[in-house]
Amino acid sequence: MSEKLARLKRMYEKMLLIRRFEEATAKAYASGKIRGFCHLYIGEEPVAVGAIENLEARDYVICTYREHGHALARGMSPRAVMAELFGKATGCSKGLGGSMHLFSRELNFMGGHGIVGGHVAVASGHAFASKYRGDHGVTLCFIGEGGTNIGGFYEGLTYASLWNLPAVFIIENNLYAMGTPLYRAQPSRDLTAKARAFNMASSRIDALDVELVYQTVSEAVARARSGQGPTLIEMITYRFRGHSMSDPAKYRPAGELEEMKEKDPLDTTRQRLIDSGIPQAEFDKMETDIAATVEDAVAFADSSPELSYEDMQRMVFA
Ligand SMILES: Cc1ncc(C[n+]2csc(CCOP(=O)(O)OP(=O)(O)O)c2C)c(N)n1
Repeated sequence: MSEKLARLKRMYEKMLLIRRFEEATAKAYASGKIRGFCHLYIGEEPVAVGAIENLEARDYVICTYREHGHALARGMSPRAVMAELFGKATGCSKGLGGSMHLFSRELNFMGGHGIVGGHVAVASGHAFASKYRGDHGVTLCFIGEGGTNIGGFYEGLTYASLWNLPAVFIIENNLYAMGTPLYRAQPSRDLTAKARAFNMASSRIDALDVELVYQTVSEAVARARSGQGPTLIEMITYRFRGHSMSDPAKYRPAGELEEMKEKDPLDTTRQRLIDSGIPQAEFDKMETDIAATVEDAVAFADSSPELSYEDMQRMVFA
């Protein structure tokens, strides 16, 4: 199997894991096992998977609150993610963070941030640290299109560009910020215009295509790693679910969701693999294995203990 085909298969498998994991998350939420804010990534999987596929251990990932998929793509165990969603002590943030605050120091996965746009300045801080240490690490920062209206975005991009930092900023443009379509909140439809204000390299792509995401981010990561500075990439994507679990998503024009589901990136990627000769039996095995992994994660989360009140106090208060 060629390296390219092996990579496509690996990326498909990760997207499928995220999809099945998120479906199980929705089910657990409906049954009251998961509470509080919870934002699903269903439909947007190629963005996290194609981008993070480019990273090495020394690199950083930092995200919005819609980050279950990124954590899984970065290699966090489904058990640690699901247990965090359940608020259990075995979760990656010991159940104190929940859905919006997945962290892993070991994986350089720096969250999970609920303050829209605030993490962009933090991303530049991580990129600065890599440059300061001279270890050629790269920071991937994910942000929603709505978040590009926020002050933190401008602070982060200003310093990234001024100091030529090794960062790649990825706008996950899923067309809606909660219920607000892009055109009602921003005068420009082309968000790469914002990069030009910072003299920053940029591109804009159809992010339903995981290979295109991989390739575009690969070039940006290579630029950053070799000291040529940051890049802003606008990725056009689509979320199949509401903004959060409490959103019935009535603001979409009639037929839009159905039309986008026709272009489900999992279906198109599977078709590409089939056309390249991957037999059906391999897809069946993938489905079975991933179903078992997700089932195990849910059972683990469900049977895990909560943090004791004393430990909660000790970890929250100094
Ligand atoms: C500073 C701040 N303002 C407002 C909110 C409330 N809020 C949460 S998500 C969201 C929409 C963000 O949309 P976008 O950046 O496009 O990301 P998406 O949810 O579509 O992935 C808003 C306004 C917040 N969390 N933080």
